[in-house]
Amino acid sequence: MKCRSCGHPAIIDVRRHNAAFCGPCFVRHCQEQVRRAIHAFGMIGPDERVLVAVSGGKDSLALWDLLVSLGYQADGLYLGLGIAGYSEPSAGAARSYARRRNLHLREIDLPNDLGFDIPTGSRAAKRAPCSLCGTSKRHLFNAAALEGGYDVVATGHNLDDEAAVLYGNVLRWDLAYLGRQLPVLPGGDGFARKVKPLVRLSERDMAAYCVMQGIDYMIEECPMAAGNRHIGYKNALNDVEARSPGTKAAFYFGFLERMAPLVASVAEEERRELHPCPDCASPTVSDICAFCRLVAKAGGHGRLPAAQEEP
Ligand code: Q46
Ligand code: ZN
Repeated sequence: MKCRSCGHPAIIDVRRHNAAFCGPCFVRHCQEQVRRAIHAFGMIGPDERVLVAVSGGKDSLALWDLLVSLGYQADGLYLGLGIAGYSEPSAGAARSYARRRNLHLREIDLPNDLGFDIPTGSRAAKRAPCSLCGTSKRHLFNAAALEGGYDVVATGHNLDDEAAVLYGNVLRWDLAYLGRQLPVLPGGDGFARKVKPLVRLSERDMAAYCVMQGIDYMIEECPMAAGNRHIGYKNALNDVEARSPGTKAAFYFGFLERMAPLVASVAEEERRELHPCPDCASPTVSDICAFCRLVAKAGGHGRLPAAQEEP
């Protein structure tokens, strides 16, 4: 197997592109895929400040590394979820990456800073852990970005994640979610822009990228993910992809091109109904936003701690 770009021996094949690469050319291939996603969808302007949602896993650390290597000003934000056996080593991976690359990582710890953690908070609120976690992440990344003067929040969702979420939304024909399932959600009216620069890369690509770049990431998945519907959708799509490589990309990019414009009006309508939450000022369609309601039930509060000084 020879590298498609330079002809040297290849060490990884990328079946979706029907190609194989040596180490350095694979790293360039990943950079090129991110550059193309950013430009095609207008994700990040050249002088904009980016806040990367960092979990300590492969996708978010690879994303941070790729954005910095492409010349973007990107800081990280790590959220401590208070999940025993998972949160500490994940924080360690995020901190050691930031330290070694001399990058700025802000940390918000749910138990210490907001008075709740995901496992006990979700039991108290009678909600699935991932529902409390997802609502908290969306709210806190947005609030921290606005407070810190960032233009964009970047998350490490890759092609496998996006295709699996799309599959779930299609199975339920959830038009409101479908209307919002875009690689870029615009900013304004209390929102920072949200972008997903890894949509052209797979989970396997990101693991390989981390190994090639010497990035030590948290390998174990969050224990709360077990039994999650999302994993079932991923496995189903992996079976199809193994039989016909390129199906996931065709499914996801076909949706963006042909279907997303048809359901965009549902999301736009919802956006018109937004008003600031009386408790935290975040945009919401309800009386009080989902985050404030959930946090109250989980026994915590929603005020962000003061940001640390730049190191
Ligand atoms: S971290 Fe949070 Fe995930 Fe853990 S509790 Fe669920 S949503 S599985 S990406
Ligand atoms: Zn609120």
